[in-house]
Amino acid sequence: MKSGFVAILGKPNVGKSTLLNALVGTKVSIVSRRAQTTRDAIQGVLSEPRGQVVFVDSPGVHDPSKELGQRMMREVERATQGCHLVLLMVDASQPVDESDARVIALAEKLSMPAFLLANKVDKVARKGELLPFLDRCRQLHEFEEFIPVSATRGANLGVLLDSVFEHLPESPQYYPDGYVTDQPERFMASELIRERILRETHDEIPHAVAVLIERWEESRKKLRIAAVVVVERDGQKAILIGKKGEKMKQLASKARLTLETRFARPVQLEVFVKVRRNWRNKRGFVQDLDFRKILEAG
Ligand SMILES: Nc1nc2c(ncn2[C@@H]2O[C@H](COP(=O)(O)OP(=O)(O)OP(=O)(O)O)[C@@H](O)[C@H]2O)c(=O)[nH]1
Ligand SMILES: [Mg+2]
Repeated sequence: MKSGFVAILGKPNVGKSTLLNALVGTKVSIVSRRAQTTRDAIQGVLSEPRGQVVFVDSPGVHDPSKELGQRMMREVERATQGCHLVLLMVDASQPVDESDARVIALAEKLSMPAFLLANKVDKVARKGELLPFLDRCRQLHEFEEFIPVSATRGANLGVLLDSVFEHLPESPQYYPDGYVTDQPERFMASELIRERILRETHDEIPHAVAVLIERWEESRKKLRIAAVVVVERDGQKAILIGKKGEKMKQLASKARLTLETRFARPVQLEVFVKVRRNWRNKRGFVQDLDFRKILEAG
């Protein structure tokens, strides 16, 4: 049996989280059209008779200007710690740029095998462009493998998985069967609420939103959740709440449906919006967002 840890790295928005979800077969990490959706290193576990792969999603590599961004970059580092293999993802529908080169340079320092994944090939109309594209990536680093994929369509993921298993060491599985992610349920819930907000707001709001679970009461029949959405400015709060609270009502109702599906029981969801000025630059607040703190607190 083969088992190991595989980090997924890349600049923002290339499709890392979409790939993680597709490989694991469950929604483990939230996805949106916005860059910098993922803020934490998140594990997604695939268990098969031939072995177990612990994929680790990571925030998009960028130049951080705030405390939140700096923590996200520390999460990128965390994602690669103890890994056996790195999947370096680029967007094949766009030219390789400086930001991609930066991620590749980062992977080079890790001194572990790396695959180049050229994602979003479904958006590449002329397939003849793919080879020169991969060649340009090869000039930046001699990857172990070059694999074109489409995370949304699931294209070539079988080939990718076979190669991943080839590169993993002989080892028993790290986690029991059925274990899918290291995130606690209440963090997953806050992420699903955040995903809903990312999908339905624009401009600065997606980046300025944090979601905290204030109350979590579980019974067999029902889940009662109270969540606080934290934004940075009164104007953002006003937009989120909307006229007569209509916007928030809509958001909360959609989020509740997602949570009901996820946790397979009726959910009662209350959402409050609070302003905390400049929270992205407040170290203590940003550190408290770490889901591992929820685990430590029990
Ligand atoms: N056409 C196409 N779109 C894709 C593919 N994979 C991901 N996307 C889209 O790309 C956008 C970003 O996807 P994510 O999975 O959130 O990207 P990410 O790399 O995790 O982004 P960050 O967490 O912000 O770093 C979403 O709108 C996805 O639906 C793909 O194979 N083809
Ligand atoms: Mg992501």
